[in-house]
Amino acid sequence: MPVLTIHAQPAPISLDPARLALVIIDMQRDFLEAGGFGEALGNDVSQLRRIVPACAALLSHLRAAGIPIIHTREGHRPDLSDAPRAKVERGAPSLRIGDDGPMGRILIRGEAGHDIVAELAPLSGEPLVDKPGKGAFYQTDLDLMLRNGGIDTLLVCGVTTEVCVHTTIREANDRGYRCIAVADCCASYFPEFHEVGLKMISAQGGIFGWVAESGAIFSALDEAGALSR
Ligand code: TIU
Repeated sequence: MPVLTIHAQPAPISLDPARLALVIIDMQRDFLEAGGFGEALGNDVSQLRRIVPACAALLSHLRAAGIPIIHTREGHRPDLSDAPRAKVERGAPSLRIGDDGPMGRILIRGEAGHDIVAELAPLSGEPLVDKPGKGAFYQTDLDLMLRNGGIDTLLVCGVTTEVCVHTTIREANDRGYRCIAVADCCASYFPEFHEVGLKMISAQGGIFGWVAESGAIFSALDEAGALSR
């Protein structure tokens, strides 16, 4: 496939599709469904559920184009040995990390709430990165996988825009990856944080990345596919 050019903010970005991957952040029941961590923090989970269809369409287009997809999940070991006390004790949630909830223990690996929502379940062969922090690079092998795969540019989507998506893009940018946040495939419990979170990425000439709509990515893939035929 020839070079892809994606219409984005603050400017179009040209990239080699052989060096592109999608990182889809934390589309877990614990954040998107009632009874999970997000709701325990006092949030309206419907704000996040809205993007599931757009994320499903993004996954299906990228799979068809052969672009690698990496899924992440935020969570901890059952004994909480990888959960800093400062994280477990933060705030005043109705249920804390490790407490028993309707989908099992909150934010614990292996529990039902820790799973990715059924509509976006990883296909066999798609790597799943379990992360103890907000960023997908912290204490994971994501960087190693990307480098071994020759990846230099990331599409990043998922939840929440200003927390785990932002942290991951900031970590990736400092490691030398070019990042494109997929605007309509990210969401926050706070719509205004989503909007301003995206602006923070692309302001100042793209201070730590680009922002594009999924439709712009589909158009670029379709155009490149047509050129390669
Ligand atoms: N609470 C919130 O907005 N986010 C998180 O705790 N984790 C992620 O963003 N995945």
